[in-house]
Amino acid sequence: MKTFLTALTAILYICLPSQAQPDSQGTKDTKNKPNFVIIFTDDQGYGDLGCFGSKTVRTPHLDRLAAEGCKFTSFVSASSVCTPSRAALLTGCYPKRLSMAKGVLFPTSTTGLNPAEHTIADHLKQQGYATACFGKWHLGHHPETLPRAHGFDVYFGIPYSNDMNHPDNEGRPQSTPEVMDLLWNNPASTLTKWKTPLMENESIVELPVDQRTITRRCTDRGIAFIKENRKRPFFLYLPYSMPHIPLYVPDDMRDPDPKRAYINTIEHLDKEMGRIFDTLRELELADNTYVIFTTDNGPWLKFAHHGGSAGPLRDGKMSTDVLVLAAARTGTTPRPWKCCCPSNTVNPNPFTLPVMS
Ligand SMILES: [Ca+2]
Repeated sequence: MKTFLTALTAILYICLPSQAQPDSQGTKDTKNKPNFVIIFTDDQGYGDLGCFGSKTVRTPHLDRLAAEGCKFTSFVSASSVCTPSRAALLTGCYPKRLSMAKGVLFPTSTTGLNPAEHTIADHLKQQGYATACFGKWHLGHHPETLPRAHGFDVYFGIPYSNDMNHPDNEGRPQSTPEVMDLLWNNPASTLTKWKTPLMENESIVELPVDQRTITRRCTDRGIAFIKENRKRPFFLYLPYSMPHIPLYVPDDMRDPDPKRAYINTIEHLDKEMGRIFDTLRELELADNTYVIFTTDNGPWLKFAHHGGSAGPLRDGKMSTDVLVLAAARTGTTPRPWKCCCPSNTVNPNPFTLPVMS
């Protein structure tokens, strides 16, 4: 399994034609097109993977991805907070151009990503790809700004951060490490302390979402989507809501020590990544699938052991200094698209999403 990390938008915008080319039968030629899986975790630190130097977090599945691919060690996020970072990832534009540079959206927000903008999903859908978003969207929770207005065929996930309450954002627990300890000690607090919604396309289907299960359920959706679309090109976007506070894992994964809450959460995410990667291997899709693993804005350092580590880098979320991770490509067969990297390599060249596009 070879890996690359941040060259995703370069591949999408440079290597693929801008318009689908109908064949003689009028159908879009989708033969030999690669699949894309973008995994975008929330508030993870640069130093929170074994392959990026962590001595405390065990991430064997992501470490394998890095060992068989390429780490991009100078991949720079376009913003230090969620909404503008996600807008840049999906559009290749600087957040300011999108009018999305002023912080994050809240449940009371009336705006979102302009549906006239072109996302990766829009472009790939035009190419005949199946497209799906399972996870935290945070680019608007009104129908005209949700994923299906931006090129995704299906959506399942939470529309904004998991520490936000529907519909007025009132009544949330205090945001301190001490309160997060109390919540960790009480897993059922996900059902009593928060009012974060779970959405299926444009409808709320669970309120509050059981945050213990959301990572695993998004993975389940992702695996089902891969299986369903194994014979056609697909784009799967998995913007997990973890490890943004409050941290939750399934009861069967939970380490009762709140000091290990963040470690536990990342190790659960890694296990879920293993399920995705195993699915690609089992379906013999690994040679034709680019997997990009990265995160949105670096660790939320003020939450201590509920936040991550920037590793050798300075500062974290809400700092202009943050730097994000890398990506990976599954597969062992050389492909004509030249953006991919040989296995077990490090690409130190600086990238930003808008520059790549
Ligand atoms: Ca974030």
